[in-house]
Amino acid sequence: MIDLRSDTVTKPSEAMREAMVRAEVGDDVYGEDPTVNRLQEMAAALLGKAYALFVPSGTMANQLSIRVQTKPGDEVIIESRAHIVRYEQGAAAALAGVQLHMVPTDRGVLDPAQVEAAIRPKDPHTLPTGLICLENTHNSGGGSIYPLATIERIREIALAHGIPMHLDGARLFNAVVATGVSAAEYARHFETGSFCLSKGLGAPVGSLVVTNDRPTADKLRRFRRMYGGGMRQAGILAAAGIYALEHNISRLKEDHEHARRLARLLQKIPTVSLEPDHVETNIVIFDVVGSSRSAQDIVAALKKEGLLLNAVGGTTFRAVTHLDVTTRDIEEAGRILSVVLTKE
Ligand code: TLP
Repeated sequence: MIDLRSDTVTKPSEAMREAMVRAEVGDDVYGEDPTVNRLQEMAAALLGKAYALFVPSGTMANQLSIRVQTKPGDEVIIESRAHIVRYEQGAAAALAGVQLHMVPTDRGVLDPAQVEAAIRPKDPHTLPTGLICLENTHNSGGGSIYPLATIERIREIALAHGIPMHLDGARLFNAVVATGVSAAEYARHFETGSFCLSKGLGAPVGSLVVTNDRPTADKLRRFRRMYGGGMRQAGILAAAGIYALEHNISRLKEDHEHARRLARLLQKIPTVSLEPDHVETNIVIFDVVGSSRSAQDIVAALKKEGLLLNAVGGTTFRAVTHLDVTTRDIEEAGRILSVVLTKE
């Protein structure tokens, strides 16, 4: 089975498992796990921040960042198809008590003018804008990359209004590898930022959330415990994360090449609509037009032929490349798609 549903499906390699088995561990709620501490130091250094906290998931990293920087009743400016909006079970409302001010875009990248227009005026009738969240790369936008100049301009606006910013950098290293802009250069513009180890970097579990501010770091730790994310001998997992940071960042470029290759194969299929220039990293979003079959029927037909991918809207599909798919798998995926999507 070729699995292009997500880069979350990657399994730890033998070498990564070896590193996990050998990990030195301690109780991380006491701050005594040496492997977790090492991973946190590496993550802080990579993103150019003073503090990093290891958390079980990207969702928890985002939710802690929202929780510690807002008050109930605040509003958070966010792109309308952001992961925080679509896939986090309403946690921002349920756990932080904030309202999301969702701003629509074509491919996930907010225009600075949209952000400025979304900031609430200081008026007795309106609620305060408490946070601005950006997602880089943008998942539902098709792995799109935030241009650094756009982030810089949004940052200027945020600073002028005294509003903090959070970066959902679940796939930040995909942006780093695609552009050559360092993770620290991106993260510099945000009070909090997160990235995931368990996507293209190939670790089984874990994300990091970073900040430069000691009180914010302390609050992140406190709320991690409150949200049930305080882990004990987590060094077993952190060892996989260290392995991922040491071995699996630069190879993300292969995933990007595979995504472009898949896009070229998809383009040859008459029922497929896709803009190849929009494939910037490891996510390929495409539409199937003029088919009488439902998206779920198409997904089932592909599965029968040995290919897994996700339907993400009426006629829209998402394929994600990652370190467990080879160039040959991509060629085979293209063949299966061509057979299934050409049939009526
Ligand atoms: N994304 C997953 C699903 O949850 C949709 C995927 O398959 O792409 N931020 C972004 C931008 C993400 O894409 C994800 C996961 C997360 C946060 C959450 O990470 P986890 O799954 O670790 O909570």
